[in-house]
Amino acid sequence: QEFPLSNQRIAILGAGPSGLAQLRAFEAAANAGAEIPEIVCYEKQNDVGGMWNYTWRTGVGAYGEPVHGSMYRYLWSNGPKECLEFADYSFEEHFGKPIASYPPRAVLRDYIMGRVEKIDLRRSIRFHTEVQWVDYSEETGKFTVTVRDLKADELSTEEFDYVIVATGHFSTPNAPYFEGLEQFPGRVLHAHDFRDACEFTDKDLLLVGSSYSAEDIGTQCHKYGAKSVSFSYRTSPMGYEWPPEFREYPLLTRLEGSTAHFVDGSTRDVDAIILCTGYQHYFSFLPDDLTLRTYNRLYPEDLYKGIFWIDNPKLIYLGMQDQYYTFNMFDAQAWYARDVILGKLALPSRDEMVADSRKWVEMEEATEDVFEDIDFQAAYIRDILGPTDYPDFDIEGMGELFKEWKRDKQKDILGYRNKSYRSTMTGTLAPPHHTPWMEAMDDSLEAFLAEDGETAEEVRK
Ligand code: FAD
Ligand code: NA7
Repeated sequence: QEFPLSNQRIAILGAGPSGLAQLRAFEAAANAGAEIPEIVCYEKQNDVGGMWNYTWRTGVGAYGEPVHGSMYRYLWSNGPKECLEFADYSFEEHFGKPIASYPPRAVLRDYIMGRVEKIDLRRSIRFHTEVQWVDYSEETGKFTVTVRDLKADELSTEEFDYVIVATGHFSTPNAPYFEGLEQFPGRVLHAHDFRDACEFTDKDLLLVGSSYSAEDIGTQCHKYGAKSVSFSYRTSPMGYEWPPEFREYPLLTRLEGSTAHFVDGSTRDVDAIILCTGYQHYFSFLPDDLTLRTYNRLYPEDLYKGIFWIDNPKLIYLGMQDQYYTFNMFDAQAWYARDVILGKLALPSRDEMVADSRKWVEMEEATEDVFEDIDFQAAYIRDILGPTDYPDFDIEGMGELFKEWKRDKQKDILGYRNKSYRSTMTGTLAPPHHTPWMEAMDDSLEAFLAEDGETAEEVRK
């Protein structure tokens, strides 16, 4: 290190699960007696939690900033909670009892918050503060970070030795154009702006896209009474055994009035269109030479260990991969980044970093199906977890749970959330939820945690 660690400063951009993982990692080192740098975390929302922080707003927020949230009302986890459990804070520890495998959003948020409250990570976070520009000076070897305090409407600039970008990548829509969209008589929106499925009760819906957003928004709208759900895929259909209200079409070519035309010549009249066409990695606050440019993939190029910007490894990116694993993968990344900053792990030469990153990119490109993708991400986490002191966990066992989840979805796309899985952290098999997902209309934490015979109202008290 050029300077004592205590003189160094780190900026963490974003206090979602990735940014919080970084704060937690440094806290753990400090508790173990390590000297740590000064940390400032900038978060444009008024609370922690990132995506899990539901907002009714769409478009711009209270201060004119782009709304980050893409989550909707009634969102339930689309993977088993056993696959996103922290290794240092289990669900059982947080809730004091075993809970079902597919919690709604409020329950997962509560879990994320639990680890934060326990050790008061908030003191380093500057809320409602939007990062507007980051620059690096070769001369000083430091970054300048310019932020706007949205409430006070004030700009300020500070210097840092490291910048950790944890701003997420499921927030800026990728919204392709289809001929005739501007004349379509009904509502057209991107998944980012979808909030309440009840808006589409009794409607014929068209969802463009064939990935998680299409599948989940489509099934949710069906649950809340949409008349029909049509999907349009570009590459391949999802291929589930859909009930009769669903149908998959190939790519949308144009709209004539309210009639959608597809590439195979088929047509469908619809009332509303939701573009479930994914998101862009978008960093409005970064200059060209620091900007990660990638599509949504398991191993973005130009990052060493999927974390360090190879051209300037003092710039660190967390959570920029497409994700099977989420919270515990962010933890593994944060622990690794921390240990490099603390000087416990050394970065190799630039050539070695390029070669290592190239190797992982090629491995990703060689995977042939989702099962190999899951194995790939497990191997990646194993690689970065190994050298750190993050509690070892059964990454591969969790991978097997992901595969079971994939098979359960294939068997029953509307019923997979009724399944239970065994925690690889505690060994506990989750109890079944008291209400099948298709009938569970109340997505509150209290309704979810209610025991047999108990009402949500009783849990609230
Ligand atoms: P985010 O959660 O996106 O947090 C980024 C933070 O950075 C936000 O708080 C944001 O306000 C802040 N920020 C952004 N720009 C700035 C700026 N310029 N200045 C200051 N702050 C800024 N994962 C699961 O594990 N299970 C699920 O069921 C699941 N469902 C999902 C459903 C949807 C609709 C979406 C969009 C994602 C879902 N995910 C799910 C993935 C989810 O993205 C991750 O769980 C997790 O939230 C990613 O954490 P993150 O911290 O990397 O990013
Ligand atoms: P994804 O998983 O990145 O998927 C994007 C989908 O959009 C995918 O099916 C793409 O088809 C499709 N797409 C992208 N561009 C187009 C165009 N131009 N035309 C037609 N279809 C297109 O994003 P999601 O929003 O589903 O999921 C992201 C996260 O949000 C995830 O973690 C969830 O849990 C919630 P392709 O297969 O590439 O042909």
